[in-house]
Amino acid sequence: MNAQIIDGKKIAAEIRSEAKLEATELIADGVQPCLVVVLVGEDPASKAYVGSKVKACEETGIKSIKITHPSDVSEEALMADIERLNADVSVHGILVQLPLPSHIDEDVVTEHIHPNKDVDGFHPVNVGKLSIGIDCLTPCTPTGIPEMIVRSGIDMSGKHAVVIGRSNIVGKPMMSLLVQKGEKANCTVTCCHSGTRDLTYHTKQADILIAAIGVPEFVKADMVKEGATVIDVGINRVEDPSTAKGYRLVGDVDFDEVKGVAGAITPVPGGVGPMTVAMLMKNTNKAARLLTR
Ligand code: BQF
Repeated sequence: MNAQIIDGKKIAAEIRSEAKLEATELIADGVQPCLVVVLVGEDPASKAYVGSKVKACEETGIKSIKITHPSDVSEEALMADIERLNADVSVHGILVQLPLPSHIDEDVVTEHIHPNKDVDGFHPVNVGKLSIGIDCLTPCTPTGIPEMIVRSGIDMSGKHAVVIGRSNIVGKPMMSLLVQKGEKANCTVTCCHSGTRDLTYHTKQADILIAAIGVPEFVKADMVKEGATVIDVGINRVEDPSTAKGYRLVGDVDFDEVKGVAGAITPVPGGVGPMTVAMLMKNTNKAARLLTR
């Protein structure tokens, strides 16, 4: 059996078109949704991610403003930006592209953003609200995952979801989302991490396996139950002299192996990545509604 390939690019395009309708409604109500993205330094991956976010805004009818700083910008200067943007009623979403240079404390920056403008969903107020099931801005990557599963015709309710990884950006918010009541959740959840004993025992229990580890092609066929839904959050560069750039992108799942046992699987690229950007558009509209209602 060969797995159904979950087309993240296609589902992300659907979500962007829904976000465009939402933006049109907001504009009709006199609100132009507006996202500000703050980019620090010259990291090529960060620049590319910011570029795709700005492009998605253009396509969706969301106004975007890009603020760039050199890599030696002070924490104080970033804070001053955020304070100004918090106070600006025409700005609904504030996103500081991560990672930041090591002299800047990411937690301090995140906590400075007004919770209702925190379109990344990383502010402790939003983390707390998510964990107790109050509607709020939630992190884009994990929020997109149930969307892509359900829109692929796969039921989630009552399934055993196993998440590998416990980051604050993916693993932990993913756990909070999956355990909620509701059609796009209601799972039995397990979180595996570097301290887990007999990882394969746990991953083999998964009806839904979500890999957010950061190790190229870590999940092998013998770790996956026949027919499971496998969601690959990883984006890893591996050297490949046969390509023009000298590298290619692979996920945390050995796609060629696992597609032979999984029931459904997301590719890399074109899986979870595009969904992250599409969910950012939805979060920006949600912030605009929160701030203007
Ligand atoms: C695709 C990100 C690690 C660290 C910081 C499409 C994106 C990626 C891949 C994208 C990511 C990853 C983003 C694809 C935003 C997802 O076709 O597979 C889009 O733009 N992402 C980010 O902003 O910061 C990161 C990963």
